[in-house]
Amino acid sequence: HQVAVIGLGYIGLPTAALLASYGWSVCGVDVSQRVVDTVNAGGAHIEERDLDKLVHDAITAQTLTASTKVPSASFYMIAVPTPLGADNTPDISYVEAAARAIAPKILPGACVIIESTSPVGTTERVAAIIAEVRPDLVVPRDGSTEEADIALAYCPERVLPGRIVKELVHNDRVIGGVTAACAERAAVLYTSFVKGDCLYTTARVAETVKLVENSFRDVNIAFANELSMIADVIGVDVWDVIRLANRHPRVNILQPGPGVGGHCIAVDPWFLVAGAPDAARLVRTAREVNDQKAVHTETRIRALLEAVPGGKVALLGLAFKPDIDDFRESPALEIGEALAHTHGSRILVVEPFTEDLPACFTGTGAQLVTLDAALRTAEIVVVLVDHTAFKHLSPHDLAGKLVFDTRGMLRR
Ligand code: SAJ
Repeated sequence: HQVAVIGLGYIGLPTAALLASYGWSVCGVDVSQRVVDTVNAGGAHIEERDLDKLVHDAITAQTLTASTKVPSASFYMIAVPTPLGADNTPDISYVEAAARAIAPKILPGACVIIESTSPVGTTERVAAIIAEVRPDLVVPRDGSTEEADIALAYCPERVLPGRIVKELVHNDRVIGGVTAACAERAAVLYTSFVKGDCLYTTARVAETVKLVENSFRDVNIAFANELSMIADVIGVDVWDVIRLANRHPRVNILQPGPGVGGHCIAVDPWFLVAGAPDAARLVRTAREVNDQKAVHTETRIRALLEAVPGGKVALLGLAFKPDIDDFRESPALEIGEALAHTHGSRILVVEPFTEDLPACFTGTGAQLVTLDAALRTAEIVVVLVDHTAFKHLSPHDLAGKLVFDTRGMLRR
């Protein structure tokens, strides 16, 4: 194969299918037999706009196959998870395992690219693993001028869930080579399908850039979330405050919500903190503010439940953001689960992006219902996610109910 993509998740599968659609011969590798079987049958195991067709077409054209084994390839792309471990420290064990799986197969001239969001220094760690397994190869090292047998680069993914297939092609890409020659080699792959600019730098800078992008967003959302909690204390409408402040030419405040979710923004800032714990004060505090916002939201819903003894509450949405089926690190899900465990029979969940309540609700008595059914029986309505399916709600639909809109959706 020309390209082996290790990890067929939210990034790996769309990238593998896209590369295949641009004519590359691609093998997608995953540890899960179920994922491999689904892909080989021409399907996608995740929901993402335009992905099903992309995978189906690539499998039909035989430019994409999937396997649980790493093949020999010209390019290896690592797109495995890098979760948060104990004490908010990064866990790069899947990247290390991918490097160990690639090392015995790699031939001189091949290029290894890491796309997984990673703590700074991970590319150097991958170089060390390959060098250890393959003493016969000259592996590129930071600052070394020796001509290497393989290339190694860090090229962070930066696509937005829900728009992955489009953003893979149109976003600018940062290509961080361990050496300049490595960046040049990695660019052969990216320039074949990226319509945005390809920007060259070192692997270490590229690793930092990715963490900084998501920390920037987290800090800005934390500002909006903190404003919403300040507004509750001083008794003003936060949505009015933000709308009007944003009419200043140099102010652009983001939207408060029930907290920050997803596997990126709620995680990556901790990788930056782990690299410089004493210096990263604002980044750490932003994380804490956003986590606190979920606790604050839950407390406010509990107060509403007390205000209407025995009344039912409709929780609108469980996903981590609108119009996706992704519940990872979702504050809406965490809040719903916590409430279900204490007030199960009073909880009605409306989530058009699932057919069953997630397992964490089992045995609580909480029910998954349609929006219409929820509006018929609930005395309290809480908007946790601004799904398009909820946007037509009118004052008439909500008449006589206590309403808590954590997203400002009904204002918009
Ligand atoms: N959110 C708010 N208020 C806002 C904006 C977002 O509360 O004004 C919340 C969302 O509801 C959600 C969370 O923040 O819970 C994160 O959503 P998001 O849309 O900001 O970001 P993600 O996690 O879907 O994708 C991010 C993107 N990064 C940036 O925008 C800097 C994406 O480009 C990255 O590729 C992705 O992380 C990733 O994979 O790292």
